[in-house]
Amino acid sequence: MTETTQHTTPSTAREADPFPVKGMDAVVFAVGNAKQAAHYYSTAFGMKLVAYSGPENGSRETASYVLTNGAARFVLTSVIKPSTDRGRFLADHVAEHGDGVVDLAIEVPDARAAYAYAVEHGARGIEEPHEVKDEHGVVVLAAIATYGKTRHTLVDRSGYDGPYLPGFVAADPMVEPPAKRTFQAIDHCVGNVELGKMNEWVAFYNKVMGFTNMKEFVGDDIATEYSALMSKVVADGTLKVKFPINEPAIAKKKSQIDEYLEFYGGAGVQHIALATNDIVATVRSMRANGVRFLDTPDSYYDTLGEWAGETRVPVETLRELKILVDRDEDGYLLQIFTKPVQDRPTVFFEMIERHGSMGFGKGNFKALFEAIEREQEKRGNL
Ligand code: TYF
Ligand code: FE
Repeated sequence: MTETTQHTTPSTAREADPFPVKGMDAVVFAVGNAKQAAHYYSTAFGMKLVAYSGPENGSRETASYVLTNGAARFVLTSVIKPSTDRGRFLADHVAEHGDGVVDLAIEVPDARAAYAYAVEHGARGIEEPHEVKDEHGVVVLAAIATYGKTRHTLVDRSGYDGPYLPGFVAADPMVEPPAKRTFQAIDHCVGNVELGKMNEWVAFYNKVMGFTNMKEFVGDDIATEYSALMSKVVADGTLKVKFPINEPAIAKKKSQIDEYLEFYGGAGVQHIALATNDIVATVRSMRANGVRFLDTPDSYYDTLGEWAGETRVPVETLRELKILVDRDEDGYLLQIFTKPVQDRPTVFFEMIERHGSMGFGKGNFKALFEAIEREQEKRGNL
């Protein structure tokens, strides 16, 4: 650790929260072919299609598929024929960045108040607060810019009981959802920003959303030894919304963050972590359905018991499935990372099962980053 950090305090112990949030509302992806992406997240990730918007119900410019798994919601949008600035933005986004995240939407109790607070504290407004309504009720939306071309839509859906947003219709699942739920919430959403910009973006969330820094961070000491990145985590006072921010570190090898920035074409969302309460069942089912995870060498499991102690999963099962373990003073966590889910070496996912620990797997950085570097090497990017 190279710097002092501010610790988060529970919301009950704080003065009135300046920027109350209810949680993540959705992760919105702009993709080349949302129909096929929706199929992948249904079959491979075990999500359920619940809502749709497209030419059949009045949206001639874009098609959007809304998938859920418990409280986690993904929206996959592709452009059919651009005719407005929004359509051109999405088409250009896919051309420039490949499939990627355009919006980390946050559910708030009051979108007007949240937007006003954010803009007063330095955020760039993208969409002024406005109402959208249909027969299911009214939603208040506003949006602010964050790193790269990513935005945060602020969503107050307390006056609405439809399938996603006005303009969407309910949809039936694409395939029979798995008998056992593969994950139930979005745990954290990670951004990669350019060299030297991490602290600016941390300060942005501190000011604009009143988010505080979590204690786990990766400083330049760890970075130069093996991780090739620096990282800090900001979160709301209730820890429902957690945003780690990475920047590349100058190390011996090309940083995985540089690889991302080069192939994404700038700053953007690197990974989405999905919370599961049975990572063994989740990984077995995702592997069986063709999801590829990063490999972990056997040597990791040979010494695991010495420092990680007992977990609810036998070491032999962790070894078989390549699940990682980390422990801190509050408990432990189990985690695993997918390989990138598109041809560009950009966006990937993490599955995480927490038992007390509110960390992000810092103890695994060496094993994890060596695994990432083996993949970089195969791609010719090291
Ligand atoms: O969210 C996190 O910070 C952890 C650690 O390429 C991490 O999941 C950071 C960078 C990365 C993979 C994992
Ligand atoms: Fe993570």
